[in-house]
Amino acid sequence: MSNSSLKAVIALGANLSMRESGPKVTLQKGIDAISRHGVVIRAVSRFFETPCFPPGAGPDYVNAAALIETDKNPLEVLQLLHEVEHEYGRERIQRWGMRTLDLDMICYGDLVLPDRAEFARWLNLPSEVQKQQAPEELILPHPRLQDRAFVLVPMADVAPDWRHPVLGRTVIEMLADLPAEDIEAVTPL
Ligand code: PH2
Ligand code: MG
Ligand code: MG
Repeated sequence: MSNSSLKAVIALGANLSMRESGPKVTLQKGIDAISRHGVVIRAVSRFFETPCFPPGAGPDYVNAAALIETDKNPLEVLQLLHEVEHEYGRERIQRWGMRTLDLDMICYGDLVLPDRAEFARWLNLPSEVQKQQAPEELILPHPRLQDRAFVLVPMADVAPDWRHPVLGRTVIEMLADLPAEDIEAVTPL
């Protein structure tokens, strides 16, 4: 993926415990819904079963990634993701008290938002503080993408050569930095 084109990567996640046939179907519906809203889906990764992070915090997830191309700006894409989450999550939020579809923007070309200083603050947040603080504004690239096999393994299917604009490393290089057991735990469905 060339960083100069307006391509973005969306990470998709759903908990396994929602419904018998739920997570894979929900992810596919999410992808279809995104494509109905003026966004071109360039590639979709395999679907993976992944252990919940943090360990023990809940049931396993199904995760995937989509490479999209769009004229929408990052905030417009975020708005769309929230609409689709709402569309596919609401019924089961009420019934089960849990969200069923999580759509996260991982990167938008090589944009760094809101600016490099604020991005660096989130990047370097101590792990104890990460659990307590969530950004209220859109931070791009996703400040934890380099830590998470459940993001990087699917992303490697659709944008292996995307280079992190701050860390200077490609998806494949960031994956190689993760513990082998993290990567092995992400299993294709
Ligand atoms: N998403 C979370 C928290 N933990 N764990 C896995 N394996 N996959 C996820 O997508 C995920 C998670 C919050 O969005
Ligand atoms: Mg998430
Ligand atoms: Mg989210």
